[in-house]
Amino acid sequence: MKSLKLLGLSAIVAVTALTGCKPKGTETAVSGDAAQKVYVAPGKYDEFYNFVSGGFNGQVNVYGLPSGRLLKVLPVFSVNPENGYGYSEETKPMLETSHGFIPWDDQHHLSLSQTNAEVDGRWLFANANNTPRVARIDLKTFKTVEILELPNSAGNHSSPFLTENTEYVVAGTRFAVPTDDANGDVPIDSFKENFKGVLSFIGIDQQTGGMDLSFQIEAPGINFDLSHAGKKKSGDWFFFSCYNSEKANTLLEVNASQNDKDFIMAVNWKKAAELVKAGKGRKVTTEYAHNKWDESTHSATSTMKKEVVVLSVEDMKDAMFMIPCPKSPHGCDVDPTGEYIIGSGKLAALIPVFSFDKMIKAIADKNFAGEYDGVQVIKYEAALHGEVQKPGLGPLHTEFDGKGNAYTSMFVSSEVVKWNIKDLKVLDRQPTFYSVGHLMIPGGDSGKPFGKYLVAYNKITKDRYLPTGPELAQSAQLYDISGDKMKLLLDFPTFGEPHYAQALPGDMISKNQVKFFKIADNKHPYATKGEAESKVVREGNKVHVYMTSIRSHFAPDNIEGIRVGDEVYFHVTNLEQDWDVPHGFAIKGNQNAELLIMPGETCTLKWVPKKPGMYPMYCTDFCSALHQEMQGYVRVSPA
Ligand code: CUK
Ligand code: CUA
Repeated sequence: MKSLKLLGLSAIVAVTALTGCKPKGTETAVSGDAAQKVYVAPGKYDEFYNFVSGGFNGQVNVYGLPSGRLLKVLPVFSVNPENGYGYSEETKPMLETSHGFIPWDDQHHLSLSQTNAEVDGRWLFANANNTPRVARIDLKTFKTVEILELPNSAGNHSSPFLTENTEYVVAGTRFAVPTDDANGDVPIDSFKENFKGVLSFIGIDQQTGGMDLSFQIEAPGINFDLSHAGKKKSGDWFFFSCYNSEKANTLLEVNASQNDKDFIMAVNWKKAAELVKAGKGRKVTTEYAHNKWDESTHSATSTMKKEVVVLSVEDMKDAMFMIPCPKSPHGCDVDPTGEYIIGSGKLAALIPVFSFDKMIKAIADKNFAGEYDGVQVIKYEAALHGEVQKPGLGPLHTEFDGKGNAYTSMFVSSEVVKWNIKDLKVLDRQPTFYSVGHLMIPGGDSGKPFGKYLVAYNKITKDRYLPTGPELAQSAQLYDISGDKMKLLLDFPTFGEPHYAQALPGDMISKNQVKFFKIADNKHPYATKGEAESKVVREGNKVHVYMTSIRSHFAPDNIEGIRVGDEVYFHVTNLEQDWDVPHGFAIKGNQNAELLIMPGETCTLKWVPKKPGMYPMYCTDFCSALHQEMQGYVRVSPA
């Protein structure tokens, strides 16, 4: 009976998501001056960069706000033939893992680096869900410069959220897994004994941004969904939403929705770090890749790491607690003061708001309701600040405007709801078209939100754009939140499936941009620093072509002496020393996409010709009036 009722609920969820809740009409929702507010005149810059996760396209997409213009598809976890990411010899190591080269992933969440709980514009971190990894993007070059694989993890969803001075980037596993990857070969029905939730703490070098898997915490075998760090007063803590406290391993739709409450787990990361420093934790043998981009050689390297320190529930007994949270919490968000922790129970008809001060008091008073797998559970009422009543259906994620208001996305009732954090009163609601997932306010999860705009990233598009067959572009919607009531300003299509996003004022990073790489600093082993040095060198069946490109020719541009089966490496150095003058390089019949070489950079394309013949090569990026003349030939003779 109970499960029937629950099945009913999920059926309602599915049906309303697809058909119902189609609010009035678009016309009524758009205010008169909307066009003016989103208009960015030709030649003018947008006010904000908006970094949007690419979901199942594996990349990060960069938009301008308020225009919604797409500025860049930034390759992170998926190969990108457009610029050779994952195809050039230099970038291939970025996508190495302990499972070998992986050309794709599912990218959900982004975090901008912070200093004193404020966005600082240095780096952007991105998670890969499928094969657990965290990437770091350098915002001076908009390049993915580091990718760290996470062992003992699967479905790296609660990631990559960071502490207020970017001391740690934290990643929680969505799938409970046997902690020791190497010993994962156990019966699935030993789930309750053998499967654990694992939290990874990635230490960040404050100078270089370099990542290092400092330690992991082996937590109860529950699904860690999302998280956010505390800030200011709660800065030493991290909060994770957890669902499936039932520990179901089949038909979760029903079996993981039985309990009235799941949990928010609070972890004192400072104490955990001290425990590791004091020698606590056991060393687990495992394998994970650490891939780094080197800006002087313009090349990536991949190293396999073998060990990680893991703290147990017992080690963490004074530093890890659970707070009951109604029905399968998804989003877990902390307000700008650090006092309020918001859990969004997807299936709950209210939003619980927890108080950090009350939580600390409850721990001191030992106001516990019992234990969950060895972790003390704080009494719900003891940590509760209050509940937002009747906010809407299907609360998912919350962001903040820095003026004491919270904005929560409602997936099922398809709306954004604004409410006051102190008195928990609903102040405004606006429809989304349709079924919003994440929402984002620039700086909206930091200690100092920039406010002004809110973007809803919607899951269902339906009738919003000219139809494009069975699959429609996902839809983002921009709202003006500067007044008491939210105003819908703009729809814009997005790439892949956006989940979380981040935004910051344009001038925080535009002024630091690298416009080209100095050719004198190029330490690539196959760099050719002047046309006179270009050459072809044979070593057995390997042929190295030291090639240069400059408007508007390649050197050498006629190559003979290549035989079928040779491994030909075109090392192309772009000699330009000016902004926005990349050259492309492509050759007929090549198995490896193209190269797009930035000024001052060297990139390598590998080619193994299969048939004798004449093979034209050319520049793909229209670089000058004589771009079409930028071409050459490679003659391939029989082996
Ligand atoms: S999740 Cu997508 S709507 Cu992966 Cu952050 Cu909530
Ligand atoms: Cu170089 Cu076109």
